[in-house]
Amino acid sequence: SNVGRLHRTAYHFQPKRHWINDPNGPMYYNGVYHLFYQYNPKGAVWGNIVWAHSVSTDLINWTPLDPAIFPSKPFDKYGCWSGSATVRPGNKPVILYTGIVDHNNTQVQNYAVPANLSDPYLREWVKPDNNPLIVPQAGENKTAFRDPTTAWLGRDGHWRILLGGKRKHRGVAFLYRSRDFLKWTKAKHPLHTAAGTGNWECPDFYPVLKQGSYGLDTSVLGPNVKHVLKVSLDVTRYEYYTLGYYDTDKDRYIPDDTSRDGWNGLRYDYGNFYASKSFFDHSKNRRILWGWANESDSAYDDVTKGWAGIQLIPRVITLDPNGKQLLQWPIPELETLRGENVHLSGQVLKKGDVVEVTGITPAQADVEVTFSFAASSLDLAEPFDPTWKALDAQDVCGRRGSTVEGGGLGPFGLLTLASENLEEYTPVFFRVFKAGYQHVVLMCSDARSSSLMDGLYTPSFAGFVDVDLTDKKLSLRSLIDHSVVESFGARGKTCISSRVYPTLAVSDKAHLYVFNNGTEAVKIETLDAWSMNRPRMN
Ligand code: DQQ
Repeated sequence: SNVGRLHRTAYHFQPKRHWINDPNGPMYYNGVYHLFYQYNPKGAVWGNIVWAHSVSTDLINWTPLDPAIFPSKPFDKYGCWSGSATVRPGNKPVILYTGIVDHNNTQVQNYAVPANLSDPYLREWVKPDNNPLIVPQAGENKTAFRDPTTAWLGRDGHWRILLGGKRKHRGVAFLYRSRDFLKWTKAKHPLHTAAGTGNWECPDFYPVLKQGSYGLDTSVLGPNVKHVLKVSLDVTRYEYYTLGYYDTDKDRYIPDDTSRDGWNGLRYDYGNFYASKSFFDHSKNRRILWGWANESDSAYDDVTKGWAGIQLIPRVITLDPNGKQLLQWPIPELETLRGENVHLSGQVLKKGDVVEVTGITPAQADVEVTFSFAASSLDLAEPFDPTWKALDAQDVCGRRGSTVEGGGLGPFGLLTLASENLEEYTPVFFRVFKAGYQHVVLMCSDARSSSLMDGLYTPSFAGFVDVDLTDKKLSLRSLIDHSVVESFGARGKTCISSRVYPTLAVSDKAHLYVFNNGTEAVKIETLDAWSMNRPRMN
């Protein structure tokens, strides 16, 4: 349909057509970034899963190649599901992935290696006949046994990987060890488990530097690092992570007591973001995170459009100096797509003010804004209702949306993908609450008002922002791309991605506004918005 065409993204990763899900095996090898991903070569619904393959030298412009791994052997006849790449010493890449071996979804772990290491694009991958490497043992849940991580080396020189799974309702990160990458032995104890979280998909486990901003290779250990364990929750379809201590003697992971370990744990993204995976980019000494955003449109519309799913913009991951959470920021390469720019500064927004940002393409834009406010406004922030303590941020946003009165400081923020008369808009905003002597900052990306179309999933995604307000500033960056709004609060402390499908606010009919509906004035310290150019996208 015409509207379907208008909802295609311009600078987010998408193949030409059909269904995509999890990013798989991202790696940097001999000057080339590889992204594999779960793909249905036959349609815009999940099924017939292969590892599609694209390459890039800048993570922005992508060249499609033939699928790298596809069902062809008894050990992956019914599907090639998610997995990871490991570049072993001697510059030797290997992929571990989950093969589906029967109609019951029985899962095994396989490996594949490049057919020709001198092919700069590593187009062809071989699945040796000694596969599968790992099969479920008797008594194990054969259908919750998948998604091998990138391998890391222990001090004993043996490799380790995780597989995601469950025992009853307990999520489990199974640990396997190997000396030669071929013979894998299950450790007696999983690396970690958490009660009541259900099946764990796509685990990711990696070190982050305690102090400093560069990323670390997956095998780095020592006193200067913390570890991150991320899992994707099959039941709720969101992810959570903890920061913690990797006890290498016991080969167990212990989350810090500042990291909630369960349903209400920290999330990379409080919106549409799943099955993510990170990799170490040694060319720039950084760890990069990729996440998948599925459609929030009906499956019927997906089929009509002929495509479904995007990969979100890769993010650089660092540890927040407070040691309690991660920070995420779009890769700087994205800035090479910035075109026309508008710059505002010093405008004061009183209650009810809506200021249009003109001179850029609002449907395809990158916006950075910093708001400031008076100390007295903090005192006049709306009290945080103690009964909300039992709610999560999303419920609070549902009750305290962008137009709900009674907010002293906030709601203020951006109205993205807005129609001229605001029949449609996706507000991305902050509300500041007072809770005793402290403040609670809520960030929302609210899809309820995003479209006049029926049958869409339009949640009020939200997260709290653990930010120090002593400088009386809050910043927000939003990447707007036709049917996606990807937002970063307080320099990447809280991130929220929404998929939205406006009917009026499309292409050159879309508008961008800055607004304040709080009783306290806020000032636009600086705002920069850029039109975004279209990269070569598959
Ligand atoms: N998607 C893959 C699985 C993984 C799930 C199948 C997560 O390997 O657990 O397409 O989205």
